[in-house]
Amino acid sequence: GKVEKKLNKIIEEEGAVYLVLIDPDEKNVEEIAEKVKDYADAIMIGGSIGVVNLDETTKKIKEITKLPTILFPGNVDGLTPYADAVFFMSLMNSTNPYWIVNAPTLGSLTIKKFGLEPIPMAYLCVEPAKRTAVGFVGGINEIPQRKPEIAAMYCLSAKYFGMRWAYLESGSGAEYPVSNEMIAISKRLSGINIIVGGGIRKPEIAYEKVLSGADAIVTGNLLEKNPNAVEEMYDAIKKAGREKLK
Ligand code: 1GP
Repeated sequence: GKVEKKLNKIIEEEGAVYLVLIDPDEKNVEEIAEKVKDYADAIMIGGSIGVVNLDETTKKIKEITKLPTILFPGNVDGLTPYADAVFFMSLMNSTNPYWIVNAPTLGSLTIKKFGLEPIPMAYLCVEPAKRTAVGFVGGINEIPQRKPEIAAMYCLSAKYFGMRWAYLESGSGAEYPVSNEMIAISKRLSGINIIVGGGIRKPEIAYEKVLSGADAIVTGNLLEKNPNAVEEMYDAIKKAGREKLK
């Protein structure tokens, strides 16, 4: 697991990683990749809807940067041999077994054939994800923000299943991100790597999330609208990471 090892090393040395999510059908790929290549620790490629240009987008990103590329598949068609790794994920709080275990099972053979590094991850959709694309597609039993212990129990369950990462997702473009309390208790109870994403638009918010216990911060929308925002975001995540390590 080269990519996972690399991320773990950065988390150990710098306190947190910054993952930039690029939509496979994003028109601005070159500009975003060019801007983020000196800041992001890895690039995630994926989304809940639309993967028409996945091969082309991944190839373009690889031409511009040597950063690891990790697929974030919204379904079995979210796989390409041009990436380095894939979050092998179960949407644990879906009401539909397809997203919990069938989609990953159907994708597993393709992952092996493509030689992608699988990184086992629990994907957990937290309020207000229901109002975003992933909530609509994934048929989620949304975790309420006011019940952080439910998210934490899922993270512990993920750990016992052997997963090394859990993603607390409030949905792309969410009005508000996952609470600090939910992140803290999830990290404390499970000890696995906690990824936080959805609705993170300000550096000071990312800073708080890392200090609360997030090991990885994901931003998507933010850089699609303004690729220059990457630098401030990176600085805040790394500053919080250093403070957390003290
Ligand atoms: C979506 O959490 C990610 O899966 C990113 O969300 O687009 O709101 O940054 P944003």
